[in-house]
Amino acid sequence: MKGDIGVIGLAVMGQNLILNMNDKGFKVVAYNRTTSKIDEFLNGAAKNTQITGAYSLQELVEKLEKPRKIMLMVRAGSVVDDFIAQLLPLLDQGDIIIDGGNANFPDSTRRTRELAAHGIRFIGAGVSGGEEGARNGPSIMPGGDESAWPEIKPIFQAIAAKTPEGEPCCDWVGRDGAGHFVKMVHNGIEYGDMQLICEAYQFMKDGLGMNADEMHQVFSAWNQTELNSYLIEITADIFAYQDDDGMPLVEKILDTAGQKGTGKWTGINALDLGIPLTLISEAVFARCVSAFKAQREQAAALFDKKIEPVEGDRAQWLENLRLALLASKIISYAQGFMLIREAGETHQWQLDYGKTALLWREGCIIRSAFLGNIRDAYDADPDLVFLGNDPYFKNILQTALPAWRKIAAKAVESGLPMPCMTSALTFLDGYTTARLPANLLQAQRDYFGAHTYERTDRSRGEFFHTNWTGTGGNTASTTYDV
Ligand code: NBP
Repeated sequence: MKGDIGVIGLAVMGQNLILNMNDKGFKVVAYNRTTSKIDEFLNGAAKNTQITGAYSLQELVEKLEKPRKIMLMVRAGSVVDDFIAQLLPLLDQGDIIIDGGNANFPDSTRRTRELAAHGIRFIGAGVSGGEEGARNGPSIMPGGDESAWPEIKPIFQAIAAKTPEGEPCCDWVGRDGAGHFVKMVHNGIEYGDMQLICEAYQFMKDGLGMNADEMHQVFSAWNQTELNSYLIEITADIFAYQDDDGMPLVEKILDTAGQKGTGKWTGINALDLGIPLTLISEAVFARCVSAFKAQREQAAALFDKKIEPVEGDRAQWLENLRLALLASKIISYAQGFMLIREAGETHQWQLDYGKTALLWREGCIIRSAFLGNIRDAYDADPDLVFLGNDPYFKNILQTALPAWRKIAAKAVESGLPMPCMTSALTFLDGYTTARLPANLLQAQRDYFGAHTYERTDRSRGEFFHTNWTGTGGNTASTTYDV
C-alpha cells in the first residue's frame, strides 16, 4: 500500500502533524535530512502506527500514491528552496508540494509560479497552533495553486481544529501567497493581543499594586467574559505558576521580549499598502523597547522614573481596564482586516473575510470566542470596511469609550507605558473624526514643495497651488499620492 502523503521534517511540528494525520487514518511516509531522527521517530512516538519512513527523497517519492503530496515542515527560507530543487527531478506532472512552514508570503507566490512552470502544483499553507495544535488540530491557511486544493482538502480538513459547530479551521484562502499572507497577519494580531494583555498586567501590578494571585483571579474571571480566549486563559495559568521557592515564576523572568519577524513583516506590509496598522506596529516596537534592557535601566536611574500608584476603587479600575482591553482588541482586529482587505484587492486574491476569521476560531494562538463574532459581522456584511461599523462591535466600542479614556489618561498621568491601548484609542478618535488637521498639512506641503491641494469648495480631483509668500513661482509639483 502506498502512502497518502509524505512529510519532510521531523522536528516538533512535523512529528505532531504526522501523528495527527495517522490518527485520522492517513498513511504517512516520514523523511528527515538527519536520517537518525527517522528511526528515533519510528521507534518512539510513531511506534505501532501506520507511519513508515523513507531514508532518501527518491525512496519517499516511490512510496507515495500519485498525484504525490509532499509536505515540507522544515525551517523557513532557503531550506525550502533546497528541498524543492532536490524534489523537482524526482516528481511527475501534477504532483503537489506543500510548504507548511512560516514562509514569507512573496516566497510562496514565487514558488507557486516557478513550480507551475514545471507542471508541479505548490501550496503555501500557514499552520498555527504550535506543538499542541499540530498534534490535536491546528488552524491551517492554505493558498497557492487552487487545482491542488481538492487533493489535499480531505487530509487538511480532517486534521484541522474544529469550531464548536464542527466546522474545520482550514479552508482555501486564495491563490499564490494568500495563505501565508493570512498566516502572517494572524501572527501580527498575536503580537497585538499579547502586548495588550501585558499592558493590562503592568497597570494591575505597578498601578494598582496587585500580586500574582490577584491577577490570576482577574484573568480567570475575564476569561468568562467577551475576552474569553486562549491567551487570556494561559495568562491566568502563568500567574498561578510558582517557582520552587513558592514565588510566582513570571516575576523572575527577564523583561526582554524576543521575536522571529512575522510581526515586523506585518508592519512592513501595512506601510507598503498604506494601511494604519498602528496597534500591531506598536506591539512590535514595544518588543524592541523591551530588548533595550541595559539602556532602560540606565535611563530609569537618570530620569528617576517612578510609576504613580493608581488610587480609587480597584474593582472599578479593573472593569475599566477590561473594557479598554476589549475595545483595543477590536481595533487591532479591525486594522488587521483592513490590511487583509487591501492586500486581497491589490493581489486579486478574492479573500473571504468571514471565512478567514473562522480559520482562527480554534487551533491557533489567537483562538477566541470573539472570532466567532467577527465571522458573524462579515457574514452580515461581506463588504464591511471597518469592523467597528458592525452593530455588535460598535456597541462595545461606544460602551467602552468612557472607561477606555479613563485608563489611557490614568496611564499617561501615572507614567505607565501603554503603547497599544492608547494608540488604539487614538486611531478610533482619528477614524471617527470627519475633519482632521490634514488641511494644514496640505498647506504646509504646498508652501514648501508646491505639492498642491484640493479644496472643500471644489470637486475632488481638482488640484490647486498657491504662491504662499508672493516670492515663489506658480509652478506646481507633480501630483501624486503617498
Ligand atoms: P524547525 O523550524 O526547527 O526546523 C527543523 C527542521 O528543519 C528539521 O527537519 C531540520 O532537519 C530541518 N533543517 C534545518 Br533546521 N536546516 C536544514 C537544512 N539546511 N537542510 C535540510 N533540512 C534542514 O522545526 P519546527 O519548529 O518543527 O518548525 C517547522 C516549520 O513550521 C518552520 O517553518 C516553523 O517556522 C513553522 N512553525 C513552527 C511552529 C512552532 O511552534 N515550532 C508553529 C507554526 C509554524 P535536521 O533534523 O536534519 O536538522
